[in-house]
Amino acid sequence: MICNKSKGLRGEITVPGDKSISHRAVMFGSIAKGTTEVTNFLQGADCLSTIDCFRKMGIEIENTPEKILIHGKGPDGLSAPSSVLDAGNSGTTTRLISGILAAQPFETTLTGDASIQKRPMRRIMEPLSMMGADISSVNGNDCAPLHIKGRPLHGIHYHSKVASAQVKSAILLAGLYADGETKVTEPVISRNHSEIMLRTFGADVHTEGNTAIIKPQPKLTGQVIHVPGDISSAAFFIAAGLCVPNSEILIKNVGINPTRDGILKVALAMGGDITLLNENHDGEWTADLLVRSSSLHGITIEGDIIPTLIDELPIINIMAAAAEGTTIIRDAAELKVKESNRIDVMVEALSAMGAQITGTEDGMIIEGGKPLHGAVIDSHLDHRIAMSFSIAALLAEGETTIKGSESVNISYPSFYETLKTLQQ
Ligand code: SPQ
Repeated sequence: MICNKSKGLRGEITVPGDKSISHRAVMFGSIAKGTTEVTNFLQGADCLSTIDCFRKMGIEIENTPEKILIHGKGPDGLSAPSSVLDAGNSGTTTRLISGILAAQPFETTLTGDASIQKRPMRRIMEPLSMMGADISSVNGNDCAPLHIKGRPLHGIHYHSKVASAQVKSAILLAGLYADGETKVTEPVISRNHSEIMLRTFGADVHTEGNTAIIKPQPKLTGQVIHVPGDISSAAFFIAAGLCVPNSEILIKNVGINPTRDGILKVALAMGGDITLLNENHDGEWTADLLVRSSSLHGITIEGDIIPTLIDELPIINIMAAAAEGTTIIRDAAELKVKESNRIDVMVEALSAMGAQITGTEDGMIIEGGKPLHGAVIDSHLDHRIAMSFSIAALLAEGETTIKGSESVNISYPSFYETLKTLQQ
């Protein structure tokens, strides 16, 4: 994809449904009894991988443009797949589904693409094994493919070293099948979509501080779920609206769950002009976001806010490059184990465009305000990198080529069409 400098972005857009919530709707709908209806489902490659896995385990899932219908058969209604389960590029699919597979009365092999086969799985293998699961890495490197033999599980209290919703959710899902209560304590609270949605389906789950607690053997019943717009996808247009001069963008119906809204807090702290309209606090919180061109300044981003914006750090790097002054990002070592090593890739690609950025062990330091110029950017097939540099290109003199831009299909298939509608 070739992208050029923008004269301004103006208009009203919606962003696709939230990826984390879409995955969970399919998973929880598949193990609930009865039909679950999901609207505004994200038709991205990652969520389609989740659908494919559950179809292979005998769940009928109708996918129409208006809605998804999942005909769940209850927690014990899955059947042994006749082939390997393929999670594609999706860490969420791989880790969450492992928690369910750990308790099934059959064996499965779960794999994914080249990126998934490099991402760490010890973080779920360890707690699930403590619960009694038989889960191993086929190549002995603590990565997928994973071989999982379902076993009777018992409840544990797990103290996670990382703030990870995927680790927490895998344990909570296994906890549905355990013989007693299961608890997960995190160093900092991670996104809580599983807790919110499992409760909607009928599970007995609650939180005490940074600890999520689930009781086993609930009666899960099919639900109607409307997925809010994905704040991680909105983040690209928040950054574009703030950084491209002469811009005003209204982004409708965006999820603003407080465990995901760090991008808004950071943008405001950097001096961004963002107004929240039509806020709705029923279930998953939503709002419309009105974003206007702003003069940004650098800040320090560290500590408890990091899990609430972990996926937005690549685009926050672009905002930092456009801002005056220094931005320091700390406590974000998790960036190294995403679809790509997002510290190394950001340093490589932003430097290629003329920005001053230094990678550190757990983040980066960006001296903002240097003029950006077009470059050839390798996205490393990481969707968030491809979209971040498509936005950086709007600020740069000359042409920018994004290699591997097709990776936007993972989370935002219509990204380039939406961007085009805003161009002046
Ligand atoms: O699903 P995947 O590939 O792990 O996706 C990413 C992303 O950028 O889209 C991470 F690379 O989002 C994760 C997120 O980083 C989605 C997620 C979830 O839905 O539970 C939780 C976060 O990961 P983690 O490892 O912190 O639990």
